[in-house]
Amino acid sequence: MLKELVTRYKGNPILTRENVPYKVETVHNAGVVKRDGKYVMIFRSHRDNGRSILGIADSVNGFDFTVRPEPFMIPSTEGIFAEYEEFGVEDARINPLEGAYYITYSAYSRHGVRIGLARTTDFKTVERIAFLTQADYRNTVLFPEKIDGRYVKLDRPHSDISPWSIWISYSPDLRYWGDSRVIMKPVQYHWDEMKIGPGAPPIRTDKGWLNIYHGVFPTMDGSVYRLGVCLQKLDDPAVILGVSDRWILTPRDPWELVGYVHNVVFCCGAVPEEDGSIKVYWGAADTVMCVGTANIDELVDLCLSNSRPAI
Ligand code: M1P
Repeated sequence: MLKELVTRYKGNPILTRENVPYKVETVHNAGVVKRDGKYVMIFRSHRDNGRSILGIADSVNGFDFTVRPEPFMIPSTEGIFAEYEEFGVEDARINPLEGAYYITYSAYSRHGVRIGLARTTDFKTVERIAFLTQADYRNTVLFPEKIDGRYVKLDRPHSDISPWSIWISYSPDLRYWGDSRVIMKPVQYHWDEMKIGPGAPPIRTDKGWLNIYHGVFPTMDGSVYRLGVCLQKLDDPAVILGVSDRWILTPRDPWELVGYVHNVVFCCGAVPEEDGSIKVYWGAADTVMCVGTANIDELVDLCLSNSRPAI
């Protein structure tokens, strides 16, 4: 049997709605960073009207999290953000960049789903900056440093002609983006053949940028969400060096198989550690949060040794 590269934490699920001191239906799809040796998680919760908000939790070890008394972000009531967040805010990624933390999140409204950008330095206050995309975009991550003088993002637009693929774009100021091009697409009759999307913000390794992404396969019983990895060139991340042919995580535990949406593992955050391991966080069945560990070199080797076509 092939070795599974993500080892599940025995205490999963690490966060459920019972751990939240205000009323929510779910706790899932969380971004996580390590800051001053402690972990901060921004998680998504459905309210009982089906719309989502973002909560925040803290941990000293990356496994045991305590949820703060109040949500971190709820739909804005001011200006353009109120108009485009009317139906909720979802699936935050926490992107460390130039000493601050940039939160990329999906904003839902009657106009569709688009990506909002907010900024915090202390995880107590948060300032909304701009919308980075038009409608029909989800799953945006920022690279943690400028590359060749520009900020770089990955995201996942959708169109009928080219469904749910990963694109790269560049910006001089984080607000205006361009030079966009598609870099990775779903592959026919493969575990990620229906859609793919960036997961955790890219992680620098000696051999390239490691990206944990999600891939979706359609079945007669609905879609199965799994996690995979790809590697991008350090000085030109539009170049994909390899995409693992195998997934690294598939729904197996009961809370991954059954929940608000069954058969889902969905990643918005991963934390590299000094010992060469990485903590991978995922929402399970859009209902609870889980964590597992993997070895960064093994994930990189998997991308390079057994690659499927990127496009
Ligand atoms: O229900 C599974 C996931 O479905 C959507 O994912 P995608 O980004 O692939 O469109 C989102 O609603 C996501 O939040 C959810 O976990």
